[in-house]
Amino acid sequence: MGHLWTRLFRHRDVRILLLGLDCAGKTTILYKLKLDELVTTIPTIGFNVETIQYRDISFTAWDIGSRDKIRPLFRHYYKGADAVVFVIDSKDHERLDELNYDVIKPAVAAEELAHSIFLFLANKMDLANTMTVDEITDKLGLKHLKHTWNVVPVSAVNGDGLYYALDWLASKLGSVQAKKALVVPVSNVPSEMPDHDETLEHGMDYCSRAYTAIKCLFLRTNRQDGQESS
Ligand code: G3D
Ligand code: MG
Repeated sequence: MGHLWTRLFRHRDVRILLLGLDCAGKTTILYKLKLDELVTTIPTIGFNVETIQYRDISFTAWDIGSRDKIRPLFRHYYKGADAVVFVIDSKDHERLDELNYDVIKPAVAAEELAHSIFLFLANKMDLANTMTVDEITDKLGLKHLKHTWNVVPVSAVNGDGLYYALDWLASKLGSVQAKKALVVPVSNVPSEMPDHDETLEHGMDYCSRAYTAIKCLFLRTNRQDGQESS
């Protein structure tokens, strides 16, 4: 019992980095998660650090200023990062290559991040003419990544997708509570679901198996009723 209690309620401290181009929405996301409110942001010089307690995980999130002169300094923050959250402005088609070469590729190549989890937040999905998750995945060549990764569509202004993303991240970081949340309420996940998310696939698998079992039972009962009445 004691062991089970510790497994369910132990709190893990993890360190995550929020990286991306300037204006992608990193600071807005950080404070939406921290305060659940929109803040007026000014371009981040240096970094913002906040601790966010979510389920059984305590995230210390480092939102690093990302104007081009600062980008070579990102690597100083890599050490000890359990996860990197890349924030993408899904409306900014033109700067996706810049994001890839200046931010993503150096992180992918970094020895310090070889075992980190990579979460890509396709932000600003509340706007029109945004890139789709598939487009972003293809253009960034994410299917070749050796890291555990996922792309989740979100909107920092209205919060859509953010808690699903946090649950996915927490579950990959060992949160028992987040794993349960991902599997059980399938109706809570965004309509555009990533197709490479194992946890979700398992959840869907259980659902479809349960559905088939109920259908069989229903058909069998009906058949028996039909046989009895004939
Ligand atoms: P950064 O920290 O990555 O540099 P910020 O980016 O968080 O400072 O956000 C840059 C601008 O994008 C801000 O607008 C912010 O309100 C806006 N923004 C962030 N996320 C979203 C989103 O999901 N949807 C929309 N529509 N806008 C978003 P301003 O006008 O203050 O520059
Ligand atoms: Mg900022």
